[in-house]
Amino acid sequence: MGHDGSQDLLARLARAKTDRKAVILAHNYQRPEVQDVADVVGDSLALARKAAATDAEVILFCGVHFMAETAAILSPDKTVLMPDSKAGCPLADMITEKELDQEIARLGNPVVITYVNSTAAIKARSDLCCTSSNAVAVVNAAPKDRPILFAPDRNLGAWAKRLSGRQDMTLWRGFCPTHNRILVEDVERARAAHPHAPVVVHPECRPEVVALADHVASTSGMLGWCRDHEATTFLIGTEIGMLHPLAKAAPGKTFLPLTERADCPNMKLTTIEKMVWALEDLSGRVTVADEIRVRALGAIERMVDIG
Ligand code: CIZ
Repeated sequence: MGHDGSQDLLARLARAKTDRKAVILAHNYQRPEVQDVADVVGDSLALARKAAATDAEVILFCGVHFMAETAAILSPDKTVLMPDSKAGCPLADMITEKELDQEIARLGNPVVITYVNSTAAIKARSDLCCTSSNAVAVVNAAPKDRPILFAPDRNLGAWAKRLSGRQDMTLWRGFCPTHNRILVEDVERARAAHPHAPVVVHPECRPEVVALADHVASTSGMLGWCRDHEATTFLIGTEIGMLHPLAKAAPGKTFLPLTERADCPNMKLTTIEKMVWALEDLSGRVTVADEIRVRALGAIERMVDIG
């Protein structure tokens, strides 16, 4: 039995989970063995909603920091733990509060729409939050009499701009380094090898990659689309952890990565061993100061009202 999934560690995890009255939430991009021991696997919003609805006392959040923060924003009375609090998100860190304030001042009075991949402090300065599954709907619902500032992901922003037709949209310059490693030549090479397989990519990919795809979707959107589609082989352009939930959602179908380089080092920091330590020691707690939490919650709730 491998180090990370040994019977001893799994038994300790089960015991600590019961002792702590904990629920384990894991993002779609986590290691397969981490997903397999989670109570719920999903995208950041589905996991945050689960965090808000659970009666567990402790939430062990297996993902990256902004996701655990979002869970803490929605469930301030619960103890939210991360197995490795160094698991950050470079995209979320590509805009600071000062930079956002300067850009807001430069543009006048924009509607600030912030991707969920952002820090709580940035969400607190935003009118609306969005995820990759509702970015277009949120842009469409934004007031028309003010320009939009979309942060921090320029690729998701470009996609939402194109699909919504909103021209008065300024895109912050951030990007996900993992999705940016997926290149046009990866799509061309994979398509040449599997000409009948649909190319399905995440909107965090570069616009020139998105333009070549047969379908563009969030992780939850990919699961439904691939499960229902008649094809049996799919070429996937997102973080490679996603291949595991796809294979589980559609047994018998084949999911191939456009490139193995789309491997997020932060997502892979979570291991079974660190999950055990966090629950046994109650370490890696994530909290959000109340004045930030209340304002960030407003941006998230206005998004949820839109859909
Ligand atoms: O919102 C999420 O969980 C992310 C980062 C991507 C997605 O499409 O689900």
